[in-house]
This record gives sequence, C-alpha cells and structure tokens, in this order.
Amino acid sequence: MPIAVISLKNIMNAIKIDTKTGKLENYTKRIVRKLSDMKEFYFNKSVVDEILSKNDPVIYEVYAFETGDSVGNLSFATTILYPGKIGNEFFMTKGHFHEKRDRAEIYLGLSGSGLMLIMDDRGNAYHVKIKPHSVIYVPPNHAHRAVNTGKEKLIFLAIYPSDAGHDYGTILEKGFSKLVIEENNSVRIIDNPKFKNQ
Ligand code: PAN
Ligand code: ZN
Repeated sequence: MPIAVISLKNIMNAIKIDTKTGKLENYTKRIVRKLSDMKEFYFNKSVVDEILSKNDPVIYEVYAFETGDSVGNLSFATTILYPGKIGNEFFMTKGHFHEKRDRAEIYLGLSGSGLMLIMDDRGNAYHVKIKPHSVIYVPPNHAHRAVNTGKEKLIFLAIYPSDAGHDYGTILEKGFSKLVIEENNSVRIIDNPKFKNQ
C-alpha cells in the first residue's frame, strides 16, 4: 500500500511527457530491455547470437507510473521502441497477455510509426497502425505487442488497470502467431511457422 499512497500524492499535479524523448516525469519504474533480455522472442536465433557476439543493442525503454495493484486504479507508461531489425524482423516489445486476462488497455501513439499486433488465446491475430494521435484499444483477453516498422523511435503511452499484471511466459512458450518482417523494402506480416497453438 505505501506505493499507492506515494504515487497518488505525486499525481495530484499533471504529469508531463516529453514527446520527443518519450520520458515521463515522476516515473516510479524504468525498464531497459536489451537484446540479451529478450533473445528468445526473436525468430532467427543464429542472427540473435551473431549480433550478441558483437554488441547488445537496447531494443526499448519503458517509463512507468504505477499506482500499486489495487482494483480500480489505473497505471500508465511510455515506451520508447528503437528502430532496427534482427535479421529481417523489426524491433518489437516482448508482448504479453495481462495476468488478469480480462483487463483491457489503451495505447496512444506519440511519435514515430509502427504497429500493434493483437492476438487472442487461440492465436487469432490482427494488427493496428500506431502513429502520433492514434488511439488503439486492446480488448480484454488479448495479447499485445508493439513493432517499430519506421526509421525513427516509436513512442507511445499505454494506460492499463493497475492490477492487470504482465504474463510474458505464455508468449515465451508459444510465441505470436504473426511475425512482422521487412521484405523487398516493404513491411510484411506473415504467419509464424514456430507458433504453438496449444
Ligand atoms: C505496455 C508495455 C510496454 C513494454 O506498457 O508493458 O510497451 O512491452 P512489454 O511489457 O511487452 O515488454 C503495456 O502493455 N502495459 O500493460
Ligand atoms: Zn499490456
């Protein structure tokens, strides 16, 4: 509970986002995800190993303002997803279902361009473009992953119930049913041959 009390005190003033850098004022948690933190999430393991033998690029950063995990509260976070590819697969977030599956979420694009993959628990997936001023609704019971298909940083704000939680394990085990790749200089969304539908 102390976290909720401190956070609510902090939130009695508006919180600024620097839309150029994606930094959120007064954040309570910062996460930096490097390739080594998410190497199992990319399709081509040998390309991952080859890159990691030379360097360990930052794929994305998150600045979160979390208000504890009590029911009824909302938390929010900015994500700065860098441009780049692992082989032909664009830089992306790990992606997750919410631990409490029925918790929905809203994304708001702030800078750059990319897309959100949204998938139900049977692997049925669709995508929505994310760019400045676009609002994306992630329905309950759907996994979600952001992909940077552009040349600039992709920056967005996510707003989610504070008790939602993140289940990365299911994605680690089964993967996403779609991959977002570059082919002949264009963005393609293809079926993931490694997706496990069980
Ligand atoms: C977002 C994500 C954020 C990072 O705030 O947590 O973009 O992606 P991963 O959590 O998949 O690493 C969100 O969806 N929160 O619920
Ligand atoms: Zn989420």
